[in-house]
Amino acid sequence: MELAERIRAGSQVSLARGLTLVESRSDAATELLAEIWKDSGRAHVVGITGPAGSGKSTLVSVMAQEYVARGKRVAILAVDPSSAYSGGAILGDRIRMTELAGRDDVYIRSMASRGATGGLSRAVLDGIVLLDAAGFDVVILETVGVGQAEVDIISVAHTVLVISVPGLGDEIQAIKAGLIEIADVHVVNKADRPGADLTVRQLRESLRLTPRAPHQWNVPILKAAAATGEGVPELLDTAAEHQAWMARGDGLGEVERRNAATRIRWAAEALVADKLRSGHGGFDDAVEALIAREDEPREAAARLLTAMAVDPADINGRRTS
Ligand SMILES: Nc1nc2c(ncn2[C@@H]2O[C@H](COP(=O)(O)OP(=O)(O)OP(=O)(O)O)[C@@H](O)[C@H]2O)c(=O)[nH]1
Ligand SMILES: [Mg+2]
Repeated sequence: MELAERIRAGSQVSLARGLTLVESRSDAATELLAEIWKDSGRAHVVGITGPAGSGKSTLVSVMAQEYVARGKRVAILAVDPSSAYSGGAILGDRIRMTELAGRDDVYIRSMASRGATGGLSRAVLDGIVLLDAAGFDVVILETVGVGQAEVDIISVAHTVLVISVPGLGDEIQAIKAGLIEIADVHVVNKADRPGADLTVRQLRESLRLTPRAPHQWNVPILKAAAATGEGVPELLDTAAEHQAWMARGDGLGEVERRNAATRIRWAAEALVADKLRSGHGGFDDAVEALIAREDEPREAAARLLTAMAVDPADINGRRTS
């Protein structure tokens, strides 16, 4: 497919088209992903989450500038953004955006959850494959940390930064949002405001209470001020250290294995659903047998699955979702 080639070659127009296909979960997206999969697997996926208004989008744009200054190609994927991004443009921070706009080493894209969050997780995971295959060294994924769906989405990242801000009350927002467990790095943003050190202490205390195996990554707590750029270089250094730590360990560890397992599960489900829809393997007979009470549903399903040998030649050019 030509589209895959153009994406590989770095065309942002083609990339945008590919991401739209992925977002709408079309058959063309399934084919595109099959073609481009082997070109992915190089990007460092950095997730950023935290409460609304904690400065995530501001931080992401400053981080992107710093990555670019370090010679990296960087893509930003903002999931279900509220105000600061819109249609791929950052509205809340026009000056910074201007610096990032129109460069071929920076790409910014929003994805909104239209209805089902399961569909969104999938679009995000597939979107990362496209951005990765397009040659971006870093993919920054921004979500608002408000619930399990968002936790699931951000967990596809290799390195998860959880943002807190000072002065939002005694209780740490990260704890409330259930984000303590998934943080690889804690960032106390808006450190230019009073109370940042208190927030750091509270986070440190709650980390002490989180049991941790001896060889586990030691979750750092960093202070930053996205508004001035303070602490951002250290943030990038720490993210790189985490990536290196993961690479030193067993492959890219748990994250890659979990994502790969999810993909195979999705693909298998799609293949089976396809076969069933096409009435393959005596599906209609099974329906009749069930109505006649000659069979029970689970056994009928097991028999259908056994009869359902999926021939790889079968799926070439055929839809799998
Ligand atoms: N004082 C101060 N303000 C900041 C800092 N970083 C961001 N802000 C401000 O905080 C507000 C929210 O910033 P955003 O970057 O939109 O925050 P967000 O977390 O992306 O917000 P949502 O996407 O709506 O959840 C803006 O007015 C920023 O200018 C900082 O380091 N210090
Ligand atoms: Mg935002």
